[in-house]
Amino acid sequence: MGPSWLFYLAYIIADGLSSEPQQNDLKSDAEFIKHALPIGNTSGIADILSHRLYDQRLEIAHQFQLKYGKFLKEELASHAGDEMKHLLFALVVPTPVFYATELHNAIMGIGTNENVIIEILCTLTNSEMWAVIDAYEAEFQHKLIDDIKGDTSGDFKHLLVAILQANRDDSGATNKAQAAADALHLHKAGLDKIGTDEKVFYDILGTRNHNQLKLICDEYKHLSGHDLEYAIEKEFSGHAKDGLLAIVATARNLPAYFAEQLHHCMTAGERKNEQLVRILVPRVKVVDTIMQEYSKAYGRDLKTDISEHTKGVFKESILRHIH
Ligand SMILES: *[C@@H]1O[C@H](CO)[C@@H](O)[C@H](O)[C@H]1NC(C)=O
Ligand SMILES: [Ca+2]
Repeated sequence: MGPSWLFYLAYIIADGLSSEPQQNDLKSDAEFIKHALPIGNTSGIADILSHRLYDQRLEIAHQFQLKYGKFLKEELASHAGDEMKHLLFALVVPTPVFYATELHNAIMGIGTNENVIIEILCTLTNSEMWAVIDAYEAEFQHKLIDDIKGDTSGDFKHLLVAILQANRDDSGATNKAQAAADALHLHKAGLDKIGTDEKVFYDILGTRNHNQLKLICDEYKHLSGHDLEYAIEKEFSGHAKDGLLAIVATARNLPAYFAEQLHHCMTAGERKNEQLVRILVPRVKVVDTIMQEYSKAYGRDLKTDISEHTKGVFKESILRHIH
């Protein structure tokens, strides 16, 4: 074993250490944040956080709480400016807590933000849904379903209540005969009926897994000659229609659905930065696929569009996060 081999071994070990932060690195991140907060160095804080992975960021928040006896999310909320508050919050809380808080704000705000509710509840898998339901109750001491019932009405309320039963089968298993039966059922409840039996749509679209829903779409087209979306457009209106369309779009291609949402928010969205955070921070693992779908659909580069539509520290931080 010559010296060059030892050198190489030392190099591997050192590299392993630097790319894999230890507890102490995360502790010093927490200390850095503690000192950066009062001087308003949100850029430095965002920089630290966007170089850490999800689990590491949660550990930083944990270390912060152990050492200073305060919740990092609350300290950020009281020290960071409006522009960065939301992004930093999203970076230091567990994803279910983030979604639960977004839902709470959407419900409790002046007027209800139905688009936020749809974007979250109509795209989650069943296990994600349960995690959000639990996080909501833990954070706000209310049941999500009760708050939703209290704040929505009509068809939209019925759709959300059906989804919040959280009975979607997450197995991914498919059954062609069942798909054909569901497709026929949907046809009879919608286009092939005067009026609409909405409950059939809520039951089927609210409980079948995404693979099975794709199969149902195929079977539906086969028997009716239309896309399922066409029936939804004809039979529903308002937010119930938007919600059902979001479920079908998610089942067909989740990254493409988010690419479309991102494109819409940058061209016409009102709360652009918030939506960018809401889609990109929790979905960072599928960001590459979202970017591919984005350029496929719009012939544009997502990062270029984000940098053209955002500015300042927010722009640097969100781009660094999805780098
Ligand atoms: C903010 O933090 C960064 C470290 O990421 C540092 O380079 C910068 O000098 C700090 N800015 C201020 C104003 O202290
Ligand atoms: Ca009808």
